[in-house]
Amino acid sequence: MQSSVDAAREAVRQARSIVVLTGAGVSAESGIPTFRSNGGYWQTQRFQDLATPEGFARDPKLVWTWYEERRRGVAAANPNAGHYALVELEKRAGRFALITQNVDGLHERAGSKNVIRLHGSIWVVRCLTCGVEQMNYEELNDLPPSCECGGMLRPGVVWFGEQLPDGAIERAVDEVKLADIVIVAGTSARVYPAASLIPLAAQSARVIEINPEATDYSEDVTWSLRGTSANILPRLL
Ligand code: BV8
Ligand code: ZN
Repeated sequence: MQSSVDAAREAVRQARSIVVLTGAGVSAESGIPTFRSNGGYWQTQRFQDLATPEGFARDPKLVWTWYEERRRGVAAANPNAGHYALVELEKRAGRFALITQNVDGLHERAGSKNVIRLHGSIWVVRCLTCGVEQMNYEELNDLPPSCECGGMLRPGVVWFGEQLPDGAIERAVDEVKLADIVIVAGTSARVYPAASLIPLAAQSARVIEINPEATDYSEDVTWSLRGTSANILPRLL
């Protein structure tokens, strides 16, 4: 595998425009559970209950308990070497965009600047009544939390069946089309439309996949590197 990492690093060094797509796997080495790999959330719980508008309408307290638990976990975690390698890559690349499915904010905490968040942020709350959206890092004890207007707050994330934030996927598509190199790290490539960026990238860029396991797109990428993001991303610098 070393020769593939060497070839991938050389391609990154020569690239003028780099795009990175990340998923929950890049936060795994910060101690944050993933969804579908071992120990992932969807192995013990149903996404229909926790990550859909219907699930929230049915039991907002249950959904908020899960999100507040995740908020506390992320607040206690730190970015890992993979996050920091992407910050360094952004400094070195001519043109750079980081597209993430993650809602934990660890990329931003590490110092990444140009981040396109496809699924929102666990640190944003939105009022169901007045629609006000704001950052909130407080420990929420009284669940579900209420807005000043008295309305119920929901997490500012995109659930299954919900549209992505206005313009997010369009911006991501534009960035992918401009890239020489697309790095896909820590995603099972199961959730759309995020996953559709991978075959799109393969049409016009060289694609580096970083994942301990194969995905549906491992055959379509230029280099499919079997390993963890905290180990491999720094080796691409
Ligand atoms: C949409 C909320 C238009 C935020 C998430 C039928 C009806 C309705 C919709 C659909 C349908 N069929 C398909 C759809 C579309 C649906 C979808 O894709 N469903 C899938 C399950 C088939 N998508 C949507 O609904 C999207 N909206 O399409 O709107 C529309 C509207 C109405 C009707 C139709 C279309 C919205 C999708 C967003 C859902 N929100 N989460 C949150 O709380 O986090 S998805 C959730 O999965 C997270 O956001 C997460 O980021 C995302 C993707 O998962 P991954 O990040 O890839 O994480 P995962 O655990 O899966 O994989 C981790 C990987 O890391 C593994 O491969 C593992 O091997 C690897 N790994 C582990 N350790 C490491 C590592 N890699 C590197 N290093 C390590 N150390
Ligand atoms: Zn309100």
